[in-house]
Amino acid sequence: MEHTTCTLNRFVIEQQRNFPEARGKFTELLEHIAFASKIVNRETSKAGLVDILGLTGHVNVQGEEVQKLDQFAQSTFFKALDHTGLCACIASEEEPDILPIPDHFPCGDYVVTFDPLDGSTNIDANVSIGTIFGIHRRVSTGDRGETRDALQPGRNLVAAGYVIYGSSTILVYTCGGSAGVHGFTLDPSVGEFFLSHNFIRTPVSGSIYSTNEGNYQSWNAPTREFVDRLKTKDNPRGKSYSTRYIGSLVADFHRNLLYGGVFLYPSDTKDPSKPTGKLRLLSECAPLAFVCEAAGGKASTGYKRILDVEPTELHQRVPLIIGSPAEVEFYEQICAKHSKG
Ligand code: AFP
Repeated sequence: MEHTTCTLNRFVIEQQRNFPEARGKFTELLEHIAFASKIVNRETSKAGLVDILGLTGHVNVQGEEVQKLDQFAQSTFFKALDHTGLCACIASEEEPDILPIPDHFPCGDYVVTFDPLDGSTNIDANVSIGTIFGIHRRVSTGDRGETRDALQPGRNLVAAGYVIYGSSTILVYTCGGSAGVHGFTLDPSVGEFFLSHNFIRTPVSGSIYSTNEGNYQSWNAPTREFVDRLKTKDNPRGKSYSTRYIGSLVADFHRNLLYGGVFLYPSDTKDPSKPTGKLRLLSECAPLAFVCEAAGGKASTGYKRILDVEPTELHQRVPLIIGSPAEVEFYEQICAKHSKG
């Protein structure tokens, strides 16, 4: 395999030189995240060979069955971060409360919120799955991190990204805004991530919409109108769109980030258990919104920028409409029209 010689580590160190006040802590943190993702990648890629697939028989805080690989990814990321002296606490989609840093390890300034293995119901079918992470600076000042350190709006993120374990394994991250979004592909022969996607920009408009259309009957009126109009010429593009839906958020998001278009998981008005959609603000929506905006895209609930949603609980869910600006704005316009009545 031919590739540039720019590893993830070299890239982050070089970026860090633009900030003379930086102490290299973030570089170290990202290295630990990348290391954990390589271990998870190793296990997911041999998942069919060992007795690791399938359910554990346990149910997580979301009421979902926990896959063995979910548990493995959760503990791998935690163990890669807990001893580093970089984190004040960690919040995982799989755990009801924040994961404190054990007393025998030093406490740091960063808070990592993450979904260790997103799309895990797809594992048994070899469909791409991924890890999503967001990094905040702590706001509490005590000895150990607190829940409020994790309960910060996405606009306070200092970095965010994701890893896709797919046909190849790619780690994408951003420090936001002009720092840009960058992708690194894992070369398994050397066990390193190499720069493969420098300064990813998402197209201003695309031809793809991604959603679980089986939920159509329980969608609200603006969502139905939006999707109906994407299938006709009655939209800003003046042409009908194509559907692409994997059911694995990181994979759906990544494809649309590169090709343009929109992913939506709207609120489900007929199911009282998911009044605000299915996806979690802290571990899924805010980190991807941070990446999307840094690539020139938009992310919205339909009524509000995702990065401005104030979290009130760790496992809060929000509707997510994310992707190219033209399509996300079109959804927002339809919502505004319906609100006016
Ligand atoms: P799992 O992690 O339980 O597989 O859920 C995946 C997910 O959170 C996200 O990755 C998908 O976009 C979404 O759920 C798919 O949900 P539907 O199956 O309702 O379409």
